[in-house]
Amino acid sequence: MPWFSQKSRVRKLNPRHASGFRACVLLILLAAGQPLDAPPVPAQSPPPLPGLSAGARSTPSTPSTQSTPSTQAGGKNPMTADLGGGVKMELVWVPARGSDGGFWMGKYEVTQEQYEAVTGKNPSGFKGAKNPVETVSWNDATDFCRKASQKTGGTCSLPSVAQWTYACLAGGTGDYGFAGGAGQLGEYAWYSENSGGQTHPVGQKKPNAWGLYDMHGNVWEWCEDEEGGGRALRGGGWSVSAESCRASIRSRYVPTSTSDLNGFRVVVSGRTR
Ligand SMILES: [Ca+2]
Repeated sequence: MPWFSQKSRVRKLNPRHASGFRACVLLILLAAGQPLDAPPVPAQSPPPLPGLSAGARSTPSTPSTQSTPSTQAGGKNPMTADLGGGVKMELVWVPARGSDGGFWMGKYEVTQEQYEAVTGKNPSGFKGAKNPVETVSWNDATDFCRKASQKTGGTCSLPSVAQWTYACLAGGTGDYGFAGGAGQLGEYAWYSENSGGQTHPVGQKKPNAWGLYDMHGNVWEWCEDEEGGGRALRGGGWSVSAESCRASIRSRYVPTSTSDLNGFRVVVSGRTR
């Protein structure tokens, strides 16, 4: 199983230093200014997934008051993937956008216990079973997805940037996936003003309108897309400002490099490879 073999990790940053993060030539922040302009989202029923079980119905989160309303589809239809060893992964349904099909997405960033259940490793710098895994490269993240696919029977992958952004903004437009702008970010995210210089257990802040937690802040999240010679990261993290946690802010990183700034979440479809 060559894709599960340990990759050579090249630590490019001293991750304790937020300024280094911003200054590093490998990690470039660009204000894209191109939020998705999503059409109204039709109500729909998510498809079943092989190997996954329906979770207990959760209480839908408070609807966003931003410009485009949410259908609440995510929060109403949780699914649970069994990663083995008693470790589960909760998924919420992200409804279709235009002609694109909907998809399941991790309710939280992948945690350290989830990563360890699948890979047998925990490279994180800030240890905590419920904290997001970090110090994982894009290659590590995609290896996790391949192995998780085998365990769950679904097709697990990193989200595309378009999927990630659409889910982050819960089908809306603007800088953040909640009403009120940067002044409300502390209710939804761990970032430089409240993180204390470290990650925090997932799910402690408010979710967005589709029931997704920590889309802004905590750890930057790897996306599938190649971008400027690296792989895309989105959402900001524990070390950066509210401005850098906006959904449109781009970061990229070489796919073999790791930092305790960077983690990921997954999307899952019912298709098999
Ligand atoms: Ca995040």
